[in-house]
Amino acid sequence: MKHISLTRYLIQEQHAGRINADLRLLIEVVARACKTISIAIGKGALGGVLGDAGTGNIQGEAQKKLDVLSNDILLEANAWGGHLAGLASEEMDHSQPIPDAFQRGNYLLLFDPLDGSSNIDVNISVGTIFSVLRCPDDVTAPGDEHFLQPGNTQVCAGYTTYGPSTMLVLTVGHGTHVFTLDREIGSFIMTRRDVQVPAETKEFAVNMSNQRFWEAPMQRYVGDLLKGKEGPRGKDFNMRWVASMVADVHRIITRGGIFSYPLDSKCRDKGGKLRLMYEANPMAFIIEQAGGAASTGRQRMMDVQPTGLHQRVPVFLGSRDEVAQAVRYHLEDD
Ligand code: AHM
Ligand code: MG
Repeated sequence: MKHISLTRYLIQEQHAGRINADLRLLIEVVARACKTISIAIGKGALGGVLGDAGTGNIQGEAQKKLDVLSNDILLEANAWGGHLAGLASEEMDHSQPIPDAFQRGNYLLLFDPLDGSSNIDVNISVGTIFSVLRCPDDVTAPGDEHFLQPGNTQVCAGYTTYGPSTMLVLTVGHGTHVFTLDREIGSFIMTRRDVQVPAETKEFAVNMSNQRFWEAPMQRYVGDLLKGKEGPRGKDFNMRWVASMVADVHRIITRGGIFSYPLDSKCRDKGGKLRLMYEANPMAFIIEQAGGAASTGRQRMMDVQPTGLHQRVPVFLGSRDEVAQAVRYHLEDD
């Protein structure tokens, strides 16, 4: 493939009338912040960035030093960017409007600055997930309520995976594309255009240690997967679980599969484990743009009307036909 940098791709999208200059520059700012996070992660123990920060976030989770650092990097880069009206993050209790003193734009940015952070200290892939919404026209200082738009209104979503190589996977609603960071020249270069997730799969990703806590339809669905060739699904399934959503989704983007974090009796009161606004929705947009599907098990993910910034949902996403199977088990039960 001829070398197409992220910058060139975005300019081409602007010329084609698919994004405007503000969204292009906003994506560039996020990508630059992700490069900075990638450098900090790459230094590992030498950079003094491993371990706990000694603080907690609104979700009651202990923060890692890299959670806090990545959040600060994204905040700092974007507050000054001039393309946003407000930001919200997994690590912040509430959204933040862009202060009056800064130049303000028309977009809202949500992010999980460092997803899979339990993996940081063991040198396994982690990532950043982000979602871009439009700020309602009449709003100058957006509050949390202005972020509560369904996923189908997203104008852009992406994730960066910090693994053996750093990759950015992006959609602006016209296909899903993969860029790899060329560390020598410091640019993201397109390495896959228009990714297509295979419709069928023989691979599933779930935290099996939660099996006894799942609802009945999930028990039955995975039970049938495990019966293999002799069972109702008629094929042997393989299982993979990285415990970094970004890495698990990236495997699915690369070779298909189904990722699920279902409801279980431990997370039932909260509505699920993963967060709708900055984990499930951006991943759903990316996966749908690659021909896959994303659901709560009972409803298309991007049609869920959000009720809270940190709302949690059950998640099933990946190969279209396999997600349809998981949904079928849930709907049959209702
Ligand atoms: P985080 O955003 O606090 O890192 O939590 C989300 C992570 C996902 O990346 C991953 O799929 C899941 O939590 C792992 O859960 P478990 O610890 O049950 O394996
Ligand atoms: Mg996360």
